[in-house]
Amino acid sequence: MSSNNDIVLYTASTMNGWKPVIFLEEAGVDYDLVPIDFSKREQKAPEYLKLNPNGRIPTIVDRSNDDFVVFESGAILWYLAQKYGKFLPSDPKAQSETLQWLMFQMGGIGPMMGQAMYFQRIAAKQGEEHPFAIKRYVDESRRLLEVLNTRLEGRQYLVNEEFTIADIATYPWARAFYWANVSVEGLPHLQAWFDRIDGREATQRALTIPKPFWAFFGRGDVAAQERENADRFKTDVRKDNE
Ligand SMILES: N[C@@H](CCC(=O)N[C@@H](CS)C(=O)NCC(=O)O)C(=O)O
Repeated sequence: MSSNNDIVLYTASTMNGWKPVIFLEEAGVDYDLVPIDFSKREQKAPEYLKLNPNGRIPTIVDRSNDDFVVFESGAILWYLAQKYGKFLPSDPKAQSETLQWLMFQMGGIGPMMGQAMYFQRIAAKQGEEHPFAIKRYVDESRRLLEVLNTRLEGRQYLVNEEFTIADIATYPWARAFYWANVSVEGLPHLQAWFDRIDGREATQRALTIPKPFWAFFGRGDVAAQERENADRFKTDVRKDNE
């Protein structure tokens, strides 16, 4: 089955992987989804490395733009925001602020919370116990969440009243504080922002694509979500091209 959709999205159910899904679902854009299976190391396959030299997800291909490829989740959000004219303010100062908070996520929240998760959830299971690293990454994650909390005081979203790609990038990471074992106690503005985005139907739907992983957020009925998704994406565009 072929498709006329512009965007082909290669992704998996992770915090970085969900960012473009959230954008596309929030924007109401149809796209083709290629789930990447880490258990089969599809992200390291030679044909995938031609698209993403870093061997990680997500990646998009824009068929309407000479099959232009974009990797790095922050760059993907920027590309999509410009292509569709959504979730990026046009005012130059607000646009710069959006980029600043997007960078803050890419350079801070993501790497620190990612390492906090890695040392507690993955390394520990392999018998690697590194309390010094865990403390460092958990403390730094907490500090960064405090920065977000301060920013969000008196604001609906990271850039004033507008939901932007900065919120899209930051929400899946910050909201996974449970999985990183980082406390959000005493951060009311951050928690109010979580509640606000928890209430966005399109974002919550995005968190079930390609598969739900509610355990990241400490909640949910995983089996029911998986059943819903099975109906939604019946085709895999790689097979269409064979
Ligand atoms: N800076 C990259 C990071 C991408 C990344 O780390 N993706 C992870 C999932 S969240 C991945 O593909 N992991 C698989 C692997 O490392 O092999 C981005 O934001 O796109």
